Order: sequence, then C-alpha cells, then structure tokens
Amino acid sequence: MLLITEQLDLHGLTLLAQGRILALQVRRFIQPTHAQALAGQILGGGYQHYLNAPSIGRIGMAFYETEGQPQRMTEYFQQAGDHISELRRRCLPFASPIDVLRCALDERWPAGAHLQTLFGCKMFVGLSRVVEPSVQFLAHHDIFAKDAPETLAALSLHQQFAANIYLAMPEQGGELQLWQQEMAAELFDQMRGESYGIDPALLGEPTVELQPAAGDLVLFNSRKMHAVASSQQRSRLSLSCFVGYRGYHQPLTFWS
Ligand SMILES: O=C(O)CCC(=O)C(=O)O
Ligand SMILES: [Fe+2]
Repeated sequence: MLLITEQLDLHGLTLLAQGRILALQVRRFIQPTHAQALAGQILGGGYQHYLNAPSIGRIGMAFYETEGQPQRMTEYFQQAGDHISELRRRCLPFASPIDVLRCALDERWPAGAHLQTLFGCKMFVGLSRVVEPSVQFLAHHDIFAKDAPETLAALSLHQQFAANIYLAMPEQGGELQLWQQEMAAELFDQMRGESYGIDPALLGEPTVELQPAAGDLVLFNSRKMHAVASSQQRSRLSLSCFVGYRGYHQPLTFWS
C-alpha cells in the first residue's frame, strides 16, 4: 500500500498510476537541513488562510478556492505567475522544491511533465500549506472534475495524485492518514455540508498512516479520502500540488 524509496523514479510513479500502491514516499527529496532553512524563509514572509478552509494557512491560492465564482477565477489566473515567482523568491538562494519536483517529473516520466492549462490560462503550482498546532486537517478528497466541471482538462484525467514536500514537521502528530475506500462525491458533499471536510473518525481506522520527515516527498491518490492528524507542537509546513495522469504515453501535468 505504501512504497518508501530514496528516489523519485518511473517504477514508483507507475505503481501509483496503476493503483497498486496508495502512496509513494520519497525520503530526503530535499536535504533535511535545507528543508529547515526553507521553512524559516517561507514562513518568515507571512501567510494567509484558505477562503473556504479558514483553519488552514496558505501562501498562493488553490484552484479549489475558486468554487466556480468568476471573480475568484479571474483572481486565481491573474495571480498564478506572481505566486509561482513569490515562492521561488522566498526560497533563494535555494531552488524552490516545487521547481525541483517539476524538473524531476519531466525528466523521469517518458512523455514529460508540464504546467496544467485551464481555459487557455496557465494554472498556479506550488501552494505552501500551513497546519498550525492543535488544528485538525479534516478528511476530504480532491477531485479536479469537482472544481473544474465539464472541462476536458479534468475529464481526461485517469488519476489525480497529491504531491507534498514536507519542510517542517512536528515530532509527534501531524501524520498523513489515507483510506483505501473512496467516497462518492455526492455522499461526501452531503456529509460535509458547509465545511471542507468531515471528521476522520467517521471513516474508521486509516488504511495507511505516514509520518513524513522534513525533506520527504509524498505522492498519493488524492481522489481517496485523506486527513492530517493534529499536533500540539509546531506548525507543519508542506509545499503541495496535484499531478494529473492521463496514461503512460501522455505528459503528466501539475497545478495547485
Ligand atoms: O499535508 C498533507 O500531508 C496532505 C494535505 C492534502 O490534503 C493534500 O495534499 O491534498
Ligand atoms: Fe487533500
């Protein structure tokens, strides 16, 4: 269910694409000492909160936040390039770990990998996500077709993965919890009501629970239910994006 490796390679990506593993954990994708320095630099610039999940901090804007509202969509696309540059700037003199991931996917995947386009516009990639102490990141799934309905970009996906590069992790708590069981979009939306997610206790024991270390990269099937356990200690910082898979002979795409 979980493959732990030292390298992001075609083997791991293929197992994930085939659904033979739930998650791929790449240890030390970023050197731990660099991860720590990057976390300080990125958080030092300040952050805001999701418009539709206000307990979760973020730098950049997730397409998920647009909720089909034309004004938010315009804002998202207008700011996409600036948000990519802003993360790059905060990381200096290090490379942005998201840029490193983008290159690695392009280099390793036979058909390459590139930034997702939607409505003829380049999307944003590389959301910095902050989970503060005592905050529980509720169980949810991420399905592009729910956020961008009736678009070829979303409907052509065979699989959607969440990719997270962890830069600051609490010693205890903050585990990523994954459930093998998928939940129909209608049922999930009915259960969550106005909230972005549901109480993980409603799902029973997670199938896999991971405690990534600072510097690790984890890719998992985002259409399945997932949650993040709360921690009493420090803020948890990860850089995140989605990776879209449309078959072995098609390029991977990424967006946030
Ligand atoms: O922070 C994590 O470990 C996972 C967050 C999440 O929900 C996602 O990347 O889709
Ligand atoms: Fe998620």
